[in-house]
Amino acid sequence: MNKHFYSTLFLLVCSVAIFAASPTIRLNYAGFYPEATKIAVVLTDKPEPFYLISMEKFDTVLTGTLEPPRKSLYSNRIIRTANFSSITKPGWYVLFVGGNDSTYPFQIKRNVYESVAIASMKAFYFQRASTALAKEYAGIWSRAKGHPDKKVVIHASAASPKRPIGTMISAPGGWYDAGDYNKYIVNSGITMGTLLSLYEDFPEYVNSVSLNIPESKNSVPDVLDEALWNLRWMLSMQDPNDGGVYHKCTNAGFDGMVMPDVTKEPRYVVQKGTAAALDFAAVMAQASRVYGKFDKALPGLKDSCLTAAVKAWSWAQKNPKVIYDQDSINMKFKPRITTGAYDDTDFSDEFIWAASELYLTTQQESYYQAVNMFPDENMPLPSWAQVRLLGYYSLLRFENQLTPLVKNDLYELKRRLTQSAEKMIKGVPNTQYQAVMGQSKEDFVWGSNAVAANQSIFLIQAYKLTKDKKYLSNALTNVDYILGRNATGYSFVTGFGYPKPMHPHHRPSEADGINDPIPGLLVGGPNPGMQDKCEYPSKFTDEAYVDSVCSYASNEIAINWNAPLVYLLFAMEALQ
Ligand code: 9MR
Ligand code: 9MR
Repeated sequence: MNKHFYSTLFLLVCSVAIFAASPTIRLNYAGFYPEATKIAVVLTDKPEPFYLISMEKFDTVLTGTLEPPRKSLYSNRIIRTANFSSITKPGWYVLFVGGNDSTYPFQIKRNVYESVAIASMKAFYFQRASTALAKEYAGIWSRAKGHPDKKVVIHASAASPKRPIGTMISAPGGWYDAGDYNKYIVNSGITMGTLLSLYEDFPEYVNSVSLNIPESKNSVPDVLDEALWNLRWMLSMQDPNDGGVYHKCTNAGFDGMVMPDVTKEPRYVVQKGTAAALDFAAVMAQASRVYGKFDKALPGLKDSCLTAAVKAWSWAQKNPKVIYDQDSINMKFKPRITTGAYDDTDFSDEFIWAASELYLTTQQESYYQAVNMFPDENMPLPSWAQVRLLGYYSLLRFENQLTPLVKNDLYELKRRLTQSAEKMIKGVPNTQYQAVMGQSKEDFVWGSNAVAANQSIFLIQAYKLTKDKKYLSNALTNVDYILGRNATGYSFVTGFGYPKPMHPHHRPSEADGINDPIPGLLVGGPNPGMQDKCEYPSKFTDEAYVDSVCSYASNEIAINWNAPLVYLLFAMEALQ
């Protein structure tokens, strides 16, 4: 078949305006930057020809053959790749493979991820608790107010002399954690840290982003306005009497799959804990720096945040080992609390993060010296239970403003970070999907897509340290992974790609009666743990994903997964 045949076929296809994308071709339908590596994966073991057609030219711009077969680490699946990186000209393209298969049109252009980046940040607006979402901002997903949280009960586990059992406190606002309607300090911690770091790393870019939220007209960047919705809630979770921080604001059990305004179950704050106090302290110390830049618009906030951070830190110094253990709480107190636990037991990383942020904001070395900052050589990727690197990233960000004692430690820190980054990218050319993500079975945890996003953030930090662009191109491999080039073929962001999640475990998306889920949400992704016991089309490690509302273990959404996606996409847009 020649070039002419394909052009004619293409015209034909265009004229009826139908593109039947073949499920055997997988790619990032959000598109590609002009200079980026551009790869599609084809589910075949045959060395078939491929043709890239420009829609503007109505002509073939590249002819090639699929690369040698690649085997999966996790199953018997064999694939081949079409590499069309040599095509750099902005425009719309379609890829044809063999005789019958083609993709939908996709774009090569600058700022190609802008719309998905903005949607992934706007998704936080859709997670707002205690407020109605107006049509003006929420479009077809507008909704009534739910969970006012003005009368939250002090649970027996959280009682103190000044706030005995049954005392009511007010803790409105904040973001719903995930597909459920509860609000958890620990998970808010890493989420806020990631978003505030995005601002500190790319302030000009973040300043330029417009989200169309109620605060869009004020003088504060929209991303920070959105984060403020959660910050103010977090502040209300601190007991002013002793500085301790309640672990969560929650129903006793999960709400049903209903809209926020339907459920009227009582809300509780439960036991104070060390993880909550330290994550809170870190966020507030960082927020004091960040919002301090907008003192005129937000008078006093800077000081309130710092005071709150210092008080939470002191509480944690006095209570360094208070674990949140839901089972033992439930043996002692009523009502039973059965919502998310976020039950971390190792606080060494939370101490490192809080100490870093407090040191940076106050310039007092006593914080830094109070903690074993480098307990080992490891560079554990951030997750809700592991926040050590958030502290390290912040120290590196302010390298030029550090006191000599701290500056001295950075040389070794940088060496470890770049060494780990090197390890992370070394094997990528040999992987099946040509991505950083998925090289190890351990990548596929509950919320594996956030592992992918956090790997890329790690590489972006390595790029910032070295200015070596290979780290950026490798960070992009996980953008491709998340948006479609993976073993499931799904784009994992609602509203983007083919196929895309249509049935996330997300109460508003399920209950609103609207066909499309709220856009910009990152689902958890492949998780061979399959703790939800739903039916999965495949149980292989890298394919254990099902687009079903049943599947909270692979298809829920969560703020701590969306935040690194936001960081990654905005960073790419800023750095491309
Ligand atoms: O909807 C809940 C989801 O947000 C949690 O991540 C998940 C795990 O804690 O639990 C979900 O709730 C389910 C509960 O655990 C068991 N009964 C069915 C609930 C809703 O599907
Ligand atoms: O992301 C959390 C995951 O690491 C845990 O294994 C899992 C079970 O405890 O809980 C996940 O977090 C859920 C939280 O408990 C409740 N809200 C929804 C969160 C995402 O599924």
